[in-house]
Amino acid sequence: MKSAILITYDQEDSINEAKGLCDAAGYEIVHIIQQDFLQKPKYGISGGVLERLEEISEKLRPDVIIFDEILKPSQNYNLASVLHREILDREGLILEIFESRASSAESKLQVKLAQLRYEMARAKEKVRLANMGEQPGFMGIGKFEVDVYYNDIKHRMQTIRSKLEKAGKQRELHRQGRKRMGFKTISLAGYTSAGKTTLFNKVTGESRAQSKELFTTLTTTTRRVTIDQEPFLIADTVGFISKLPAYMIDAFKSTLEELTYTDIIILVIDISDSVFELKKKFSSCMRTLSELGVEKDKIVYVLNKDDLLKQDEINRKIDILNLSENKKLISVSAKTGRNVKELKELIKNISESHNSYKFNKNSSEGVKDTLGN
Ligand SMILES: Nc1nc2c(ncn2[C@@H]2O[C@H](COP(=O)(O)OP(=O)(O)O)[C@@H](O)[C@H]2O)c(=O)[nH]1
Ligand SMILES: [Mg+2]
Repeated sequence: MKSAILITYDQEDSINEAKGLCDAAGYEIVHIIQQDFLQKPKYGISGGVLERLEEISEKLRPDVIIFDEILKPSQNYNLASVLHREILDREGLILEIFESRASSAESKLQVKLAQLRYEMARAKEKVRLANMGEQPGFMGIGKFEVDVYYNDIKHRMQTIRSKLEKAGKQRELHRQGRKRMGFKTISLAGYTSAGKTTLFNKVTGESRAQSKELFTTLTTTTRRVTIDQEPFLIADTVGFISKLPAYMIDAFKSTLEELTYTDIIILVIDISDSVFELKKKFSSCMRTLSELGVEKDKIVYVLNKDDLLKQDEINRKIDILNLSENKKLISVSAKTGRNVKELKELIKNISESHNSYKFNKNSSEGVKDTLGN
């Protein structure tokens, strides 16, 4: 596993999310630097912090330094020349996660497109600097090379867009492949650091450390689980990410396309979030799921981290989310295991009710056919 020093904001939400992203991308964090502000012109951070970072980096020798903000190419270059390490900014990190998760041809193309779009923004800045004559030999390339590079990216994006048009037609095949496996499938969805991986491990009975060993999120994202003698396949998905840049949304959605074919979706909600965060994240999850064409009755709402709150506070939040009438709702603690057994029972019941619904639907269609004939 690769090691990283993480530079992030001095806020619990940001730290947790950044840790979750590093985890999902396969980095072990060896040190965290927290700052109120990460958009200083030259290095993103101040000179004093840079000095401290240089010292720590000398000592810990991480593979990369992860900067939880967008860096301009010039800032990235400045940091790299002082620290002699690979610098990965927030968008670069997110793209690495998408790349590792993209499974279908279509989603690989979507991710490639987002990566080129990221490159493009950087090429634009290089062109701008070269035109200004400020840094003619910036990062070792002159204006002419920059123009060639920029045009090459544009051309490659065009090629991918036309491939994507064709890839849409492959989708149906993908879906049929899933059906053939014959298993019911369950997918975990929810924001980064809501506790998807912890719950995944609890449900499948895995006791691996989440942040130490990345097998949980990277290599084995799908596992078999038997609930009351019925086998299911359960998948841990890439999490929703706050502040996702607009140009990455298609790539993000394509990594979630599993959800369209899945039988049951466990939407993991961090009930310990503030009411503001909770509402915002919940509505964004619901919007995306509906855009993906997910049927609402496939969703199980799992309010996680209930060990951190009192029952009346949980009830209040359930009301706020308008879920008090919902029967597919359960509050659990993935950490302590509270209600995980009950969650499994709920999944089993929902799966059975889907079976009988399908059965009834088929038989009534059967009747219609006979009547029609
Ligand atoms: N207190 C508490 N913490 C939890 C619970 N579930 C997960 N966590 C913590 O929340 C953080 C994010 O969990 P993780 O499973 O990696 O989230 P993911 O990004 O959704 O996969 C970790 O530090 C977990 O230990 C829970 O039920 N209670
Ligand atoms: Mg996870």
